[in-house]
Amino acid sequence: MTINILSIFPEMFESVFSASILGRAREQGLLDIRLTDIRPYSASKHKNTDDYPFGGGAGMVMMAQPIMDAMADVSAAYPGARRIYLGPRGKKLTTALARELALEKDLILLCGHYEGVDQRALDACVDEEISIGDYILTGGELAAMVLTDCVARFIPGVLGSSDSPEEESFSDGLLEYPQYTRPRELNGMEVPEVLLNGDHAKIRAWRRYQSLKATLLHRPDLLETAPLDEKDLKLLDEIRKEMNQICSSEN
Ligand code: 4G0
Repeated sequence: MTINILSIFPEMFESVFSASILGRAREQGLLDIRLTDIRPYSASKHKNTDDYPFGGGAGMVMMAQPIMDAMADVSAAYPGARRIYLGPRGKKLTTALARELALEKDLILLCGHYEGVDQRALDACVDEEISIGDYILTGGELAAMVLTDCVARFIPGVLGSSDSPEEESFSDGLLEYPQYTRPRELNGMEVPEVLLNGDHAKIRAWRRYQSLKATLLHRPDLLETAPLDEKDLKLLDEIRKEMNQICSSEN
C-alpha cells in the first residue's frame, strides 16, 4: 500500500515513520509512505499557502490553488486512491474504519492548518473527511500520523507473525487485561500466581475476567456492543457483586 501525505510541514513525519514497527514495515516494502510538500505548488510570488477568510473572522484559511494542484499531481500518479482530509468534523477513526482502509491499494491524506482549508478544494479533491477524535490540533499532521499508524497494523506482515492485531484491546470489543514480564518480583510486587503455572485454560479464564472487569470499570459503554457469551455474563455478575461489596464496606 502507498500512503501519500500532502502537508506544508513534511519534515514533521520523518522520525515517526522511521522508528520501530512502521520503519521496519517500510524497509520490508510492506508500506510505502510518500510525502508531498504543498508549498512549492503555490502559484503566488512568495509561495503563500494561506490567506485571510472571506467574511472576516479570526485566523487564516489554506488556499485552494496549491492544494488542488498538489492533489492533481499525486492523484494522477495514484489513480483510484482514496483521498482523505483529516479534520475535526470527519467520520470518527475506529478499528473498523482502519481495517477497511488497510484493504485499499493506496491512500492520499491531506493535512490542513489554521482554521481549515478553502471549502472548494475539499469539494473538488477530497473523497471523505476523517477525525481522530473530538479535539482540535494545530494541524492535520499528527492526525495523519495516527491514521497511518493505526491502518498499518492491519496490513498483513506489518506486525510480527507472533503479535496479531486481533489479540489487542478493542479487537474483541473489550479493554485489555494486565500484562507482566520478568522479574517475578519487583520491590515487593508479585506477578499474579496464575500466570506462572502454565495452566493455559486457567490463564485464559483469568485474562477474560480481567478484561471484563477493566471494561466494566473504565468503559462500561463497550459492554453494550462487545460479543459476550453466557460465561462472560456470569463473570460480569460476579464482578458487579464484588464491586458492590467493596463500595458498601466503605460506608
Ligand atoms: C480542519 C484534525 C483541520 C479544520 C485536524 C483544523 C483535529 C483533527 C484542522 C480545523 C485538526 C482531528 C476547524 C480548526 C487541523 N484538528 N480531530 N487540525 N479547524 O482529527
